[in-house]
Amino acid sequence: MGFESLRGCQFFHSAYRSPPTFISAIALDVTEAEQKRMSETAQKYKARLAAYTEGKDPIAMQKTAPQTLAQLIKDVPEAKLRSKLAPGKWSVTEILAHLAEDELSSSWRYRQMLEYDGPELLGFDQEMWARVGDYAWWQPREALEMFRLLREANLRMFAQLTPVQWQRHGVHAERGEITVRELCRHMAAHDMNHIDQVRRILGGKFARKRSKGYPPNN
Ligand code: NI
Repeated sequence: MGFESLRGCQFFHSAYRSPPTFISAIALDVTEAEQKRMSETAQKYKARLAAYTEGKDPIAMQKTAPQTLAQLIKDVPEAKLRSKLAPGKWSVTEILAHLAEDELSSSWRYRQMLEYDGPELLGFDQEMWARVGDYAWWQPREALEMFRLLREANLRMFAQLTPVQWQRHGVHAERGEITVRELCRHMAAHDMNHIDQVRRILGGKFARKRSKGYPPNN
């Protein structure tokens, strides 16, 4: 939904627009707590994601993410992977497709930064990509496989980079200058954010505690 596109990793994916309005939140029938989460600022989102990788090796984290997801969805029936906790929220299948296509975007960004001098890194509307890409109808395990293969290609590339190449940068519409190293760290955190989301969905935690609201798509 358009509303969802205003927040979360969208701050990174695409042009940041104004924060969601109160009316939009009511239309989605969300709680006050959830409204607070949904109106998380770009700054807070950045800080929350930074906490995931603090003191950790983002490359090691990036390596394990596809395996972690494979473990999480192992033996889970497809119907469950396609179920949504609420209208407008992503199913596990849609999250996996998002991870695959986000990795596709990052693949391009890393290489643009390595090849050109401070290239502009265009954002994208993740909800639009989900619609035109028909994420809801992907095969969940194929989505994970696409994510895994793209990730492996990027890990192979990381292994070749010199210190100077790690410091090459691009210019993102909202975040300004970002280096290859920073994007690598961001993507490790982005994985964790979605892995936590998958855990919550499969754990049924939010299904049982509806009053506490639903996790955001980001
Ligand atoms: Ni995301």
